[in-house]
Amino acid sequence: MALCCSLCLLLLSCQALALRGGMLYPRESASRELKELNGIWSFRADFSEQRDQGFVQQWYRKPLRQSGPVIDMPVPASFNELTQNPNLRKYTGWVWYEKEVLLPRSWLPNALNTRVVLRVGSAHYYSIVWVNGVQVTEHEGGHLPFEADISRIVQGGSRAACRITIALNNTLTPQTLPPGSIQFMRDESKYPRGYFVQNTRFDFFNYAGIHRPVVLYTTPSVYIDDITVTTAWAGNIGVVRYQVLVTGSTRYSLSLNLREKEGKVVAMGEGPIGELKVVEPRLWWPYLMHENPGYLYYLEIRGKGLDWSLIVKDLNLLQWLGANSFRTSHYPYAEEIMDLCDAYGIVVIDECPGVGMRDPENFGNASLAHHLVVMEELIRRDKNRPSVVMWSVANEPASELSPAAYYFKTVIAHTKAIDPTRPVTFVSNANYAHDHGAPYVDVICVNSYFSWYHDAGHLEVIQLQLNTQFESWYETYQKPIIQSEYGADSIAGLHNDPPLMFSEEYQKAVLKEYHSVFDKKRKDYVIGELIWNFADFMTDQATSRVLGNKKGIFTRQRQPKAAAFVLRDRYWKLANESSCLRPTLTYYNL
Ligand code: BDP
Repeated sequence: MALCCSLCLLLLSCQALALRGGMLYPRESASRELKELNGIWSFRADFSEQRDQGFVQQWYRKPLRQSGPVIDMPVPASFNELTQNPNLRKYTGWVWYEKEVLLPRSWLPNALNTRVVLRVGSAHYYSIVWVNGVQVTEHEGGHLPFEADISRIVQGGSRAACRITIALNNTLTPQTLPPGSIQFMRDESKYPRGYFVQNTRFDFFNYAGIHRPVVLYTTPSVYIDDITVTTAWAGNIGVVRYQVLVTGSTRYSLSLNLREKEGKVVAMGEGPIGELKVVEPRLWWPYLMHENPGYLYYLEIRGKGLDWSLIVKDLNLLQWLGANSFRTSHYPYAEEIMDLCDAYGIVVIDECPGVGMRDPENFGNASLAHHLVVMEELIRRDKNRPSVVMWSVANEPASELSPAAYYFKTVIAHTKAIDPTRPVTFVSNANYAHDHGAPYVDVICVNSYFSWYHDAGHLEVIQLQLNTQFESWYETYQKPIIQSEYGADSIAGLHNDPPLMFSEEYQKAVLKEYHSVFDKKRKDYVIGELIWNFADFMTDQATSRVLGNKKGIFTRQRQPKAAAFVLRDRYWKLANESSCLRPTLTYYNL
């Protein structure tokens, strides 16, 4: 359902820890206009030794082409693999993007009461933004949106031209999220002078660039800055509680309409805080709003950048499989993907970029402070989504280290303070007896790769080891458990029977061993299974990676491997045997 607020010019108090302002997705309306800036931008990577020429020479002050050669670069996209230049593929440092646009007259000086806002859907990793040479904002972290009110700059002159410059740095340090480290190679008998490499401890390629749409949009000077919606139901009544944050004036009146999918108004409200009641609501499928929580079967899906064709293909593949959920491993996915999950009834474990936290320096105060901000930004963006079932604050951190106790206690408490309505977890691969973060989670999420990274090739030990894993965690914590990763690499087209590692047969065999244990435990405390991974994906180069990670049940080109058919069979059987999980599409999105 859609909640529409119309504003005639009252403030908000919140039970949850209040966030500073909102990050509503920009949509055109009677009072807002939108201009997409996607397409070709001018681009230059700063290959100078210190990567600082752009700042020394102030490239943002005049058109980028005037300070040196530029190339065409699409936005949204990663810049790494679009040219034939191997040095750009593995580039670390500052890159510069620029776009020149003309603004409509209605947005300019005489436009009374119009705010002009520049919004970047996400840019990885650190961004500084100038408009017409004036810095308007900076932002740390990829995968989440940020914006700046640029009214004063574009409305200050008489010119309609607006030049947007974005300097972007993809360098990862022990304090970034995800963390990384820069290693200088000082042995001049082996490396040229000044040679350095970017090291990371996560298993995906550090693609960088402006990954999601950049837009300009307008609002009136008194405007709705944020909306927070929580839902509940009792008997045949659905309750929608809302809080609306209005900025720009304290004198206004507010009226709200709650509409169902076809646009019919089903409830109306007045004022910035209130409750709307809906008789006979169609509850959102499949999990949170049902009396008996169902068994969740998942697979993990990766989403870097925004690509409409790929999004639709992936969602079609999810439906073909009969899958009902995924985790946003290992960073927040595009808002456009999340919109479709809301609409299609796909449940999402919304994960922040807390991945590769393997070193003690990743648990210091600076990392912690930034991690808290990232959770705020993520919740601000996704809090109203019916699809989001749980927040995940990290993947496979070194949670056996002692500083992890305070670290995760703090991050999880903060997350719950901001959103008291959802469970919080992180995904662990630590030993149950030494995990200092697990005491604070609501659901235990465990990754394991029996007969792959341990006992390679020994399918016969999977059942015993998996059973021990579940029993140990459950005995220790008595919390619900999700198997958040399991699987094996297979190279599409590679066959061997009896199954050998890397063949399609071996991948299938691993899954079947795991499934037989899931089928015993799901009658009890195991509430979900997530195959790793939905599709093959690119990683850093390593002797264990053949043009990337091959644990996909689909290839990178989205063709099914034999394992996809095993899962399809399983997911539809699970769906059909459950009275509460219906493999149909239901719309109840707010
Ligand atoms: C897990 C990680 C995941 C990796 C996977 C693997 O969470 O990112 O891709 O293992 O090794 O440790 O395939």
